[in-house]
Amino acid sequence: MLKVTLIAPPQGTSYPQPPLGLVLLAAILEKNGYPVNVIDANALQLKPEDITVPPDTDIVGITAMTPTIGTALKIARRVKQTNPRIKVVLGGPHVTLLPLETLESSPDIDVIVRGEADITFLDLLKAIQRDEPLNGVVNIHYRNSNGTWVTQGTTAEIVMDDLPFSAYHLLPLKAYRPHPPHGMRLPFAAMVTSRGCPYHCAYCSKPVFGSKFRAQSAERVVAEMVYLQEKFGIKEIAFYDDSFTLDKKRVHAICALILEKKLKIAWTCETRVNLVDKELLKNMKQAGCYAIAYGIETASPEIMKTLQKDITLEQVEKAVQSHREVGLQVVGYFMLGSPGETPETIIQTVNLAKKLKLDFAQFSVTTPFPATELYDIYMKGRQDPPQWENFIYASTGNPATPVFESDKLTREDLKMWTGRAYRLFYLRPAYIWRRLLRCASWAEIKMNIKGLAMLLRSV
Ligand code: B12
Repeated sequence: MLKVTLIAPPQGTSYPQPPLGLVLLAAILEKNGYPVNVIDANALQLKPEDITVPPDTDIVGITAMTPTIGTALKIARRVKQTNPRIKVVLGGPHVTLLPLETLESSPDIDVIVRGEADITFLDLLKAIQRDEPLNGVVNIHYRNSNGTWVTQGTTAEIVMDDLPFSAYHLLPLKAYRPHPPHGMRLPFAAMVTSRGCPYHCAYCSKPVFGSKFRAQSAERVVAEMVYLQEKFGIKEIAFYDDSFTLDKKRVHAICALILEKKLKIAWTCETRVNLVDKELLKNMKQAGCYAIAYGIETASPEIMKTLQKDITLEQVEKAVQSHREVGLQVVGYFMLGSPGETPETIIQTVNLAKKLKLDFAQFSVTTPFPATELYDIYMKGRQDPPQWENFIYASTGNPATPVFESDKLTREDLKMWTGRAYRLFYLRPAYIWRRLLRCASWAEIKMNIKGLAMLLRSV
């Protein structure tokens, strides 16, 4: 059988998260008899030049988001230089968006797999193993013997409940650091239990999973939670689904099953303010959920329109009020520096975060990722080719990160406003007092200390 090594490139983050795409593919390959290992260069803090794949590897698979594509290509280079026999396959969001551009930029890639690879990657390996032509494999790009690109269409239909449990045994579990306010209890794991989003936010690229919502059943979700608890002693799970509560009935069923199985796992999730109600939140809290994060984005109705988020401030207030009544922590994500932003609208947004009495708020500078409407707005009239490694909003300190500057707000202003928003929100006696009162356990105290350290670093 072909031997496969899957690699997650370094992201330069202090909060490495498990590479869920790779451990899902690894589980599928193992189930089909392929020996696999995963090198999470992000969690292990390895630079491309430090990565050594086992010499008997036949296939290297590398995942890439937009800011990590450059590093992924450096890893591909190193693999080919040390062992040109190895076939290099790339997958993930960035290459799904820009397959041909990526292939043209590097002679080291043999195949690009677009979109959901759960069936495709296996088909590809089977074809390579049998030395068959690749034209029977869907959704890939590859080089022909004469050097031209061959593109295959149509997407394979994935049955969500048929996906195996992620191969967490291949990961350095202790190296993962949840981003506060996640991480009340360790060890922690992450899960994504649904795919596709029917909304059309102007800042979100939906390269891999598209618009059609598909989800695992409650039984399938809870079975994996039980497995993570029993096999790895996992005490907390972050659900990174785009909108965990899009199907409320499913979430009610998940909560009922967690209670029935007496699972002792704390969990968090992310969703939209228009997709929760008090009864659902009550059930979620009873089943171990301790915080939910929402993209609230802005207080300005005009900017909300530009962002096409499709939520109203009334819905925001209602959801937060329900959290208060149920006693479930609430996290708000905000974007500063969207088109049309002014110092006044930023102050309105910070005031909204304060008025809502959120438990935590995160302020990021709006970044136009490729294949989004914001990207089209940003690129209008620009000639220079984009430098993908700069497409990362975590580092507004990077002087090349694309941001929406205007006559009202320069790049320096945006950086200043982000720090100021954090200070205005967190460094208030009322807020600090509320947090101290909430510290009901040692775990909460530790998490607040970690959050404070992160805050001080970012301001
Ligand atoms: C969890 C998450 C994170 C986590 C951790 C991700 C990780 N482990 O590295 C954190 C919070 C750290 C994160 C950070 C960022 N993220 Co993020 N994140 C997600 C999220 C919500 C889920 C990812 C996931 O696990 N999906 C489930 C798995 C199963 O799917 P998958 O990884 O796509 O894998 C499938 C396919 O892509 C493919 N595949 C993937 N890799 C490979 C490799 C090979 C060889 C093959 C064959 C196939 C293949 O097969 C898999 C199975 O079908 C997605 C949104 C989403 N719904 O996917 C955004 C998403 C991936 N993130 C995104 C972005 C923009 C970012 C940031 C750049 C934001 C920022 N801060 O600037 C940063 C990256 C920072 C950096 N330094 O690089 C974008 C990516 C867009 C793009 N153009 O690349 C997404 C799509 C959100 C969005 N809709 O805009 N993210």
